[in-house]
This record gives sequence, structure tokens and C-alpha cells, in this order.
Amino acid sequence: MSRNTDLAGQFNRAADLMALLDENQFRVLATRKVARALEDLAEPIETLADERRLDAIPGIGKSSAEKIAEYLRTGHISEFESLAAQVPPGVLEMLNISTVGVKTAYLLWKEVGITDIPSLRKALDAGTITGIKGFGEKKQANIKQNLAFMETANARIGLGYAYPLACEFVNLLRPIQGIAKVAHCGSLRRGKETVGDLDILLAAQPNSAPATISPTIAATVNTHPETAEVLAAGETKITLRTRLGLQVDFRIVPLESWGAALQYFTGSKEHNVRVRQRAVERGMKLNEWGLFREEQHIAGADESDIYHRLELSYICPEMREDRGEIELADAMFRATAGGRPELDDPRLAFIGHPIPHHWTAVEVSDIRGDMHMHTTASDGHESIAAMIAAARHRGYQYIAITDHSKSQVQANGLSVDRLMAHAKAIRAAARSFSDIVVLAGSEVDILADGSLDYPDEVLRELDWVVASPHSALTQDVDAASARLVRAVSNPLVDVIGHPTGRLIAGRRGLEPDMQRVVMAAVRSGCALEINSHDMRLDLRDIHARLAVEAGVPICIDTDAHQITDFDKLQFGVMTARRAWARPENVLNSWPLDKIWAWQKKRRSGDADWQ
Ligand code: DGT
Ligand code: CA
Ligand code: CA
Ligand code: ZN
Repeated sequence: MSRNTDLAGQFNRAADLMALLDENQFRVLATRKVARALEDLAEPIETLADERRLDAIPGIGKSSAEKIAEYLRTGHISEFESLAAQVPPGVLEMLNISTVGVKTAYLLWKEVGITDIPSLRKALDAGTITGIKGFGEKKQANIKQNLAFMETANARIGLGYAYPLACEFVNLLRPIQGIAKVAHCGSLRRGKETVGDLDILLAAQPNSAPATISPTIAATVNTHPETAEVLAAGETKITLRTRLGLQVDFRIVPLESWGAALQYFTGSKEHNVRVRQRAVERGMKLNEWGLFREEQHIAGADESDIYHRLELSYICPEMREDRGEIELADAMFRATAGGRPELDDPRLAFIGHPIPHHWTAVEVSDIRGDMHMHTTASDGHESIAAMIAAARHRGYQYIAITDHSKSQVQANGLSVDRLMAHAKAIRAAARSFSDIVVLAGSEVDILADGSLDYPDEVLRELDWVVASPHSALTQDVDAASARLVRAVSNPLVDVIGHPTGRLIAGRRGLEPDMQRVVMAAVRSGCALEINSHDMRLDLRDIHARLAVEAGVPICIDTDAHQITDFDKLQFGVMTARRAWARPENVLNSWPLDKIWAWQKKRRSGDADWQ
């Protein structure tokens, strides 16, 4: 954190404290103004102080300048510390719950004596907060929800940090002598949108028995620049904590247990319970060392072998949540074995009958193009030509360039005139390539009432229309559902981009009745996006599953604002696999001809588009 941000935080906190202590409103406002001025500074505060230019910053007076100087000299501001001494620290912490502002925290503290988050939670659960003005049931329910959200959002870490770090550890460990195999497992391998900790599994070379963490392995992980602290180091396991507070478990097993350990530590717990039960039902025993029949090791080196021995077809990690995958794998195993599988589990009805012999979840290599990306025309960092070059480099057959529409003022959204010129430029740039088709599109805003930011006659000029919500994201369920249903029903909309607008650690986004939105998409044939950005993953897994089950096409996009964003596709694909998406469910795995036929049929107003 820069000193500027750090200082701005100090002033903001002081303003909160003053408000909680009932200080003069104008002092509170002035203090907030200083915080904002500090946030907006383009130069490091140290430079300004050295050159005695603190007073020259607009909004910063003499006394604030003195406080800044004190902070730079000593690392703290004594006046602010004496404010802090007068407020219980838990009261300040309550301000981190969105919808708990200074006023609410003040009332909770002064009127009912609640001074920390645990006692707030208890009081909300018990329903004992009564008689405070403006603190009705609705408000309380709201706080409760945000409290729960904050707890889950803070405790877990997103894929954007966890995934590359796990890959880095795996790549560092793989070449070490004595190691036969390395892989990440746990929730990361299952493609969950956030992880509690990382689980990295190693298998020792068969002759280097027994399997133990060698000094080289220990040194490699302990001295990694991300490692902040080694929490435990044993014969077969090391646990460390990274700079961002993520725990990483490393375990080593003998090679003959590799598959069993991979299966065990991939989880989920719920899935594993079912698989172990199945072993018991067949007179076997499954644990992290292998599959046993009367103490005899009958499988364990190979993960898929374990599933087969239990009369299940292989189940991809992303599906291992006990959401019907065991029933599917059972039916598929019987189908491939020549038996006649029955659809005895209603959860599988959407798969169709007969159960296909080759049921495969979508993979990164199935994806033929990316249908949502930005250029410098709005808020992207690259030109049209650079985005096309990067897409060709990835081997894509087609892409759509979709810059923001006019209401996205802060993202430099395009007026109709600019949009038309941009479409012309995209088509001109595309003409130089015979190996990739570039669609001139737009990411048009879905306004609060579900209408679109450009009129239909403008949309009709485009090759591809992504419609996304960006503002008014706190609507209630009914308004949000009506808004999305209206957008989904417009035959000119090809796909709804990041349908809820949620940010994984930041905001809940719209919470529509997703069943209604999906049913509207079934009627209109509109596709729904899985936005692959690790902060979004929107649609999320369970919502995407609803869409897949209903037969709505899914579009897995990256919403790239720069070339490296194309790599985030992996996260979207993992989410799609968690939703049981097969290649045929994913629009951008289709050949372009099929996409065009689909679009033509929909745009011609053919209600029965399928
Ligand atoms: P996380 O880390 O909270 O995102 O979720 P996981 O699924 O990675 O959970 P974690 O790290 O506690 O354990 C990794 C896997 O190891 C888990 O999915 C299943 C297995 N496992 C861990 N502890 C137990 C246990 O006590 N019983 C069983 N059956 N399996 C366990
Ligand atoms: Ca884990
Ligand atoms: Ca773990
Ligand atoms: Zn967007």
C-alpha cells in the first residue's frame, strides 16, 4: 500500500471516529475531504513533504499538513489515536459491513450497547434489537445478509491469486529429483470460485522409499517469495501461509497411492463420502492410500481406475460435489458396459435418454472464439489490430469486439456515431485476415428498466450484441428479474453479459429469480454468458447449471480488456464444467455457421428457434 493510500485511510478512519463521537459535522466533512485529496494525489506524499508543498494540496490546510508530517515522521497521528481510544474497536469493525454506516453503528453502540460483530450477530439472530428508530425487520435482515456475505467473501481467496500460485508451486516442484508427480487438488482442482486453502500433492519416485518431504522440497517451498510463514513441517507434510494469508498444504505419498490420494484430497467431502460408501457396498475399502479388498491393495496408482473399479465412469473434478454426478457416472458405466441404464434419478432427466456413451464436459480446447472484449475505443488497453493478433495467436476461428455503450460514461462508452465508425474500423481491420472472422459488436448496457442503451435500429447494424447490466445493481428481486427478462427477450440480443454484475469479493450484484430469466431465455433462444474474469464468474456455477439443464446456450467469454485477460478463459471453463456443460451447450464452441444460423433464426423473430 502506498503511503498516500495509507494516509487517506487514516483520515477516513478519523472521520468515522469523529462521527461516532458526535463531533461537529463540518470537522467530519473536512477530514473526509483531506482523505479524498490524498487518494487523488498523483505524486507520492513523501515527495510533497520533502519539498514543503503539503499546504499547496487543495483541501489540505495547515493543521492537516502538520498531521501528515507527524505521520511521515513517526508512523502515527497522536490526535487520531486519542480519538480511537474513545471508541471500542469492534464498533469501527462493524462499519466494514456494507449497509452499516456510522449512524447505524452509533445507534447500535449507544442505544443497545452492541460493540462488536459477534454480539451484533447474536442480537440479530435472537431478534433482540427492538425499539430503535429506523431499525425495522427489513434493515435487520439486510445487515444479517451482508454480514454473512462479508464473512464468506473475506475468509476465502479468489482464483486470480490462487490458481497461478498453485501452478507456480507445481512447476517448481516437478523437476526436483525423487518426485514422480505433482498436482494441485482440493477445491482449486474442482474449480470453485474461491478457495479456503491450497492442497498440493506430490508422489515420490518408487525407489526413493519411504515417501518423505526432502530438504530440497522444503527449501523450494519455504523460500518462495510468496511464503510468509511455515506453519508446520513434518515428514510427509508441510503447511505454510503466503503473504496474502492463503494457507498451502503440501503432502507427499508413494507413487502407488497417487490416484487414491488425488481422489481423496480433491474432494469434495460430500462426493468422497458417497464414493467410499459405494466401495463398502461392494465389499471394498477406499482411503487415501488405495482401494482395498480384504487388506489387498487392488487399485490406487491411477485415479480413474478407482472410479472404474467402483463401476463408475470417470468423473471430472469440477463435478465432484454430490450433485448427481455419481448417478450419472453409474448410468454411463452401465451404458458403456452394454447394460441398459435407467434414468432412475430425476436429477439426470435433462441429459436425455438413452444416456450418451460419451458424456464429456466442455474443455478449454473446445472453445473456438471469444465473444466479449474491449479495445481502446472504450476502456480496453489495446487496439483492434492487437486484439485480433492475440486471438489469432490463440488459434481462435472467430471473435466479437464489443466496446461499451453510451451510458458507460466513465468507461468512455460509444455514442451512436462513434459506434458506427468503430464498427467500420473493425470490419476494415478484419478484411486483412482470412483465418479469423471478426464480428463488429457492442456490449450494450441493460438500463434499470431492462431497455437497452441503443435503439433496435442501431443494434440491427451490428454483427454481435452482448447486453449487460452495469448500474442499478441493488434492485430488488422483482425489479431485477423483470429487467433481465426484458433484455433476454429482445431477439437482437445475442447474449446477456455477466448477468448479475456481482463481484466475488466486492458486491452481491443483482439477485434475480434466475429460473424466470432462464425460462425467458428458453423462449427467446438468447444465450447467457459465463464471464471468465476471476472477480466475476457470472453466471456462477449453480445458475449456469440451471441454464444448461434448460438447454439455454452458454457463452464463455473473457471480457478481455487486455491481451493477458484471454488466459482467464480457464476459469470460465471450470465454472461451465461445474455446471455440467458439454461442448454442445457452449455457443462459442460451435462452428461459426451454426452460430449464424442460430442468430438468423432468432433475429427473424422465429419464436420456435430450436
Ligand atoms: P477449501 O479448502 O475450503 O476451499 O475446500 P477443500 O475441498 O479444498 O477442502 P480441504 O482443503 O479442507 O480438504 C481437501 C480435500 O481433502 C477435501 O475436499 C476432501 C478431503 N478431506 C479433507 N479433510 C477430510 C476429512 O476430514 N474427511 C474426508 N472424508 N475428507 C477430507
Ligand atoms: Ca483446500
Ligand atoms: Ca487443505
Ligand atoms: Zn461489462
